[in-house]
Amino acid sequence: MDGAGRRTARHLLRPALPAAALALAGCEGRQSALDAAGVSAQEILATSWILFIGGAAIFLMVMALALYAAFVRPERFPGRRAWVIGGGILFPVVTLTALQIHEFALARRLATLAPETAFVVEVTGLMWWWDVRYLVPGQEPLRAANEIVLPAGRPVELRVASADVIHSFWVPSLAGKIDMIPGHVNRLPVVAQRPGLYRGQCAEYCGAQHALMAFDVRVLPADEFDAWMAAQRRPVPEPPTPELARGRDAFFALGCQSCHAVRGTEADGLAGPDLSRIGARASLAAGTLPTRVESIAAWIAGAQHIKPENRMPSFDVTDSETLHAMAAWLESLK
Ligand code: HEC
Ligand SMILES: [Cu+2]
Repeated sequence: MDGAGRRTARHLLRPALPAAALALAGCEGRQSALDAAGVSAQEILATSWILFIGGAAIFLMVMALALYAAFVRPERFPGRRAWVIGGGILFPVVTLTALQIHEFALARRLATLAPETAFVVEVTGLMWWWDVRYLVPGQEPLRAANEIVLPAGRPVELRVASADVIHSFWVPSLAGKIDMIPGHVNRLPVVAQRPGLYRGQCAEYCGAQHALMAFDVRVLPADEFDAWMAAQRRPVPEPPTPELARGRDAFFALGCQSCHAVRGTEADGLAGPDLSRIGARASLAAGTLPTRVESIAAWIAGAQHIKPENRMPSFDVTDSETLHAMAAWLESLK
């Protein structure tokens, strides 16, 4: 290679290397089917590897045969008829049948993952957020939004549905994708294995803000989960400072309670996400913003700017101290 050629090669490779590193980095993390943290995701990943490696092997074999056939005279190609019958008919019939049987068995295993589930989480998709309800046997239903908390190692049944259009529920790190259909409940058993924070995403185009319809799944060690659940049920405490009390009063003065519920206060609206523990959640407005006082304030003042056409109006709170106090009160709800 001459100097110029070497330079060109280096020129071409230089951006390719970080790009390859980025592509590989994309395989792990909190939203990746290649970094399985749940029983179903493991099974799906194993099947993906079978398909990928098998497909690659068959591709290489066919290419090798095609090359060979291009260079050898037709009458000297060994076993011509055998290749057509064996490679063209028998091989696909046998492999595709085996895969089909494997696939049926897998689908059945995924649908009946655990004979008994610890509790049910109802997840309802709305344009463009997620209503969550924990139904634990012997306890009052517990409402939340945009974040699902699960105990590691305990099978849980998700019951997914929609309140408006078709959405699709997908947490690639934990399980397969399942449609959320209006008027129909789909069941998805999940066993999360590894504690951590995972990201889910609506996987069916559902309108203008489909791309801003994500959520978090927090997997806690099983013993921490029980403490979490007990803490959730406690009503939110009285605001400990005058600023936070002012924030709470502004919340009620502006009528936020007509759409939002906060446990232990008279806010019991159902049209928007439950805000009882909003400050403890990883993200705001269905994965749109990080949960911080400033982002909550930005959301209240500019909901329609941040997520146009969503069902919360922007609030023109001209007094920035009141706006900040309201955001601080919400952020303090943990
Ligand atoms: C007309 C109903 C309605 C009113 C009134 C309303 N909201 Fe909302 N709010 C919503 C909806 C719907 C969403 C979800 C939007 C989305 O993500 O698509 C939302 C989302 C939010 C979120 C993010 C919730 C989450 O789970 O991440 C916060 C915080 C919030 N609203 C605060 C307020 C405050 C404070 C007020 C009063 C100033 C208010 N809202 C008034 C309907 C309303
Ligand atoms: Cu959606």
